[in-house]
Amino acid sequence: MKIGITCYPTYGGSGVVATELGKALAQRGHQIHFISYALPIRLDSMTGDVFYHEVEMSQYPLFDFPLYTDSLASKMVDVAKYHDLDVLHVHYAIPHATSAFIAKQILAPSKDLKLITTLHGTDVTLVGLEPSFLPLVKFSIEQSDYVTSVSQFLQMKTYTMYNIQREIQVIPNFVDTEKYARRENLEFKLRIAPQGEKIIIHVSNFRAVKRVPDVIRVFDLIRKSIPSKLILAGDGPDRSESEKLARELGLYEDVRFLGKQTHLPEILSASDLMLMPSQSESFGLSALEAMSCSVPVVSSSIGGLPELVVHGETGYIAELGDVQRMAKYAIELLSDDRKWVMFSQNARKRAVEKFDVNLVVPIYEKLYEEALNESRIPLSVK
Ligand code: GMT
Repeated sequence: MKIGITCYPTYGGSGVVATELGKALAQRGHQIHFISYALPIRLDSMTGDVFYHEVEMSQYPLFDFPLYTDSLASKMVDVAKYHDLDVLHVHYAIPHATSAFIAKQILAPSKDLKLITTLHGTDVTLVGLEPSFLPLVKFSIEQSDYVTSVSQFLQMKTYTMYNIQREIQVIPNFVDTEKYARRENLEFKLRIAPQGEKIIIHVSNFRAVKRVPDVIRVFDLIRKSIPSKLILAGDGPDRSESEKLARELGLYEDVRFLGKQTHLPEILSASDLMLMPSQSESFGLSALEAMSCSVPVVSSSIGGLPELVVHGETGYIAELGDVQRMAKYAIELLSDDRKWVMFSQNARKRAVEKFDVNLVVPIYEKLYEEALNESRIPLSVK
């Protein structure tokens, strides 16, 4: 199939999922066309039949703000027409599903371009609820040929918050469990924890919903019981506040801010525990990547996290903001080697058995095939 994929190209989880999906589909013999305003961050190698089409933004002085929805729709029309796309799969509803709807309508007289929208999280639970977006998001979801969400939590939220009557299929996020496998790099481990301290990790884009200050507070409590170090991978608006808090609590020496990272499997492989105390998380892709590297996760009980982290088996979940309990669970796990090994194995097993790329990508393939089988006859040949 010839598949167009639109996503945010930056560090957000939806862009990562979209890019990994495109790469996996290309490996399975499909032709993939990424359409975005910049090269998706994980599109590091163009192996397979992969194309990238950059959306050009008009700089006309009359426009005080970028007309991205329109430019994107035009690029979608162009790519779908000249590369004869079968399917356009957009990730994150705003504004991608709206641009795709416009493109679909423009092409309708000559081509029945199938439109799949995957909902990822804040497009539905936060930004989409703003009054300026809500009617558009609801309309775009309703007009897509197929809609998927990355967790049952998000599916239910979309049904209830937008009063959506149509079917939304849950297709969970996935991980390449061969790439994300524990391969310990002793040199890196010793650089972070020279005395054999435990290594706690947090990976995020440091937005308020990730509650990075909670990570620091939990670590403060762990460190009082167990010699440990904290790695913070990623960057974003809350980084300075988090650095300040680490200094105020007197633990800056034990915290390593790594900034944005592309070689996560190596970093995760050195880690003993991941903390994800998020306030909103429809799935928690970073937690899955950690689990695939045999790292147990202590998270909040928010959103789709309980669908991923099995309490008492692959990690623990605690009430949002309950740093004491999160620390208690972490200490329990890190101070009992036998328990840690069991949780670590369970985490890996769950990633491999439920969320492996080779299990999930065929579900998307099947969806595309189903959409194409429903093709109507284009108006021009009726
Ligand atoms: O929160 C982020 O990191 C960005 C956001 C996005 O859409 O780029 O992530 C959402 O999608 C990810 C991939 O499906 C999920 O793993 C995240 O849980 C979800 N974030 C939220 O719901 C806050």
